[in-house]
Amino acid sequence: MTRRRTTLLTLAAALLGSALTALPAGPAAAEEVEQVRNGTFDTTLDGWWSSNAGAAPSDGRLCADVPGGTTDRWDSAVGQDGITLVKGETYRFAFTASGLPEGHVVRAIVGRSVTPYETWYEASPVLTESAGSYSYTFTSPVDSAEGQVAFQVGGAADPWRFCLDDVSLLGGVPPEVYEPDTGPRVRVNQVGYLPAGPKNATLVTDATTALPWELRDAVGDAVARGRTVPRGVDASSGQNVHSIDFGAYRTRGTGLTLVADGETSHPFDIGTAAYERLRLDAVKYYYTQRSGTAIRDDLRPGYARAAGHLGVAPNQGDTSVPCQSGVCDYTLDVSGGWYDAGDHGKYVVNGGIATWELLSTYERSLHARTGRPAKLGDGTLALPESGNGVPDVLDEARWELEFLLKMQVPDGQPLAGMAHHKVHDAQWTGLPLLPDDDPQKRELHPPTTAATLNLAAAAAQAARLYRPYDKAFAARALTAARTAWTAALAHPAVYADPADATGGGAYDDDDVTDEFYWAAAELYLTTGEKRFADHVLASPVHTADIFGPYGFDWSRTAAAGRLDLATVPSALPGRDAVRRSVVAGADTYLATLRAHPYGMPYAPDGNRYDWGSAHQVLNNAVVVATAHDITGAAKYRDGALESLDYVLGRNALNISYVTGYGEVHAHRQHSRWYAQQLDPALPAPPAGTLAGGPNSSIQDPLAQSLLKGCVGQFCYIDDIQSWSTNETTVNWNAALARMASFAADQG
Ligand code: 9MR
Repeated sequence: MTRRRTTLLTLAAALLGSALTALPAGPAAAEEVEQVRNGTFDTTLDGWWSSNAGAAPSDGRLCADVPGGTTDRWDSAVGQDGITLVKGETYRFAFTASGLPEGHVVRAIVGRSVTPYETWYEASPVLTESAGSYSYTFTSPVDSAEGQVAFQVGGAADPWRFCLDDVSLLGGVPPEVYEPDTGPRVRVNQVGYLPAGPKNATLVTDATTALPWELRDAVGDAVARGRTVPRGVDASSGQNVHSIDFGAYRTRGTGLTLVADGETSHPFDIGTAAYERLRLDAVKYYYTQRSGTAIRDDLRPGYARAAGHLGVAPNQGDTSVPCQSGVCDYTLDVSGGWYDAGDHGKYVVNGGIATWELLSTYERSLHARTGRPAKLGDGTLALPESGNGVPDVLDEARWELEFLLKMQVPDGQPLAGMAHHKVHDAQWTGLPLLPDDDPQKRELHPPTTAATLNLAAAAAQAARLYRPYDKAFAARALTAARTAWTAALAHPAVYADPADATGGGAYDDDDVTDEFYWAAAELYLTTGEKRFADHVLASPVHTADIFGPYGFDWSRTAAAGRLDLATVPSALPGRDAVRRSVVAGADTYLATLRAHPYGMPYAPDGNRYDWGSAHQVLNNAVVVATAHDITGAAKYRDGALESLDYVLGRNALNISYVTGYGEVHAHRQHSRWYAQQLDPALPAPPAGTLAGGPNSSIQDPLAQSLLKGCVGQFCYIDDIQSWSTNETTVNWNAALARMASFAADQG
């Protein structure tokens, strides 16, 4: 054991553009203590275990002849147990390693050595033939004497040789100061601005008085000039900023840049093409999230994979899934649907709201003045169903709807007509893991009122939209919606257990007055029946101010009902007041946007960015966009479009949260199969994938290590391990689909 004394550096206060403002004050002393025994393998492998890895000493190293033909990383491993970790202490995890042939990945972890084998830190470097040195710093999220360091080397088709040396886990090291690369201080929508739309940017600067700016074309000639507007210190980032309005310039072009304070922005376009593309990509995203079907390479080059969860080993589902113990004594075929996110779970609450927003993207196109339904029509999304005469967006949504209907408790069973809350793995699985490789037991979780009403709402909406294309399906959906509604009335307060979060998320919600309102609204809009109108009109939700700072989400669904009541034609008494309430909500968001130097309709309480904030920004923009559809007023169109700027790069981190869009864009979202960051043989998320975005609560260990003390917009890192700031999820992409479609329609 090595013992050294060291002194923590005095940590400088946050620099311009830095993620960290609350850094510990120095100087302070800490003792660096080595936790690994015999990490140098000078003569023996004492203290180390080897599992299906054939490890042996070799020239003062540990070398392993790793067998081929295993599935998962953990199928072959070497490691050391009995490691003690102290919560909140920072560790440096270092080793040298090589691989022959090169290109193999080692998953190096620090985690629990016994079930449930949580991982507290992990890194997955790609190895080269000559030994490389790897070093990582993290803060332990736990106190444990049951720790281990392990090197997982399974999952390769062919045998290979792995060598390891100088393994060290040094406790008491200073926390790493993470400094994101935020690029040029002029922040723009890196994708583009519509020729007739608003054009705004933000400059990060020390200057407190107006500065000149210049817009340059692709060859560098100035095409417009103006002066910045100093905006003071922005609360959401802690930066001193100015705003720039170049909306008077309306000429189409590509490769434009904005120059101010000696900095040149990332290039951007003025045009409409990118939004037409984004409209499609944001919806195409769902095909590769499909469960229960093989993904075709001809339709998504680079994304082909086997069908997941069809009861073919090693999968244990989803064709005959039992309940969690004691919940029910039947099994259900719940195959199909979309995987929720980066996990393989399928959740009715989130599936319902995601389906609604996708269907609403289409439904808006039927009713809004600028709507163009053919844009997501048959043949637009390269789906297996393209060419069947049904709009492709409806084909995609139906994949999920069929799953939602399967989640309904069958006749004759207790709680018949309600919907099981979710189906997912009994234990959390590691990354990467293709859907068809998931060996976990799948389980149905108890029915809940929230899931039942989500199903009712989405199925009722589906009934009116599919009627022109498939009367039988429309009728089946409406019957399921009515059955669900009746079951929810009979069981109005059956809630998901917040602690039921092993192997999948809880999605718990103990206020379902909004779900009742939303379901009643959809049932009314589809059937026109008085009893549903009565429920809507009697609900306190109907007249409540529902357009709060966090916007609507899987747990706050009132807006889904309100927006549809305001826009889908009906004879609802007082419909004008409903429309006015949406416009009033939009006015609030517009006021937030105008006060915000990054031009976003999002200013959460206490600057606490929520999980999935990028989609909350978009959903607030949906309200503003709907006000434009209702009133035709340009200010709402402009506000909705300006909101997109933030998501596409005009932000403190200077990153576009949409994969494939913008010069610097999120592309390492947390996903078990778009896991290129962990395995170069796997793809990155497809173009048009929205990242969750800044989350002040930073629940994952990586974010906790690197982003502690982060301010609002800085609570984000584009790393596959940061599941609380950087996941991809079906409901989030629906918000992107809806706003991309709106923007494209304004061109
Ligand atoms: O999006 C969900 C967020 O609002 C919750 O706060 C969080 C914790 O319950 O869960 C998020 O949803 C995750 C789900 O539970 C499991 N699949 C991935 C989802 C996105 O991270």
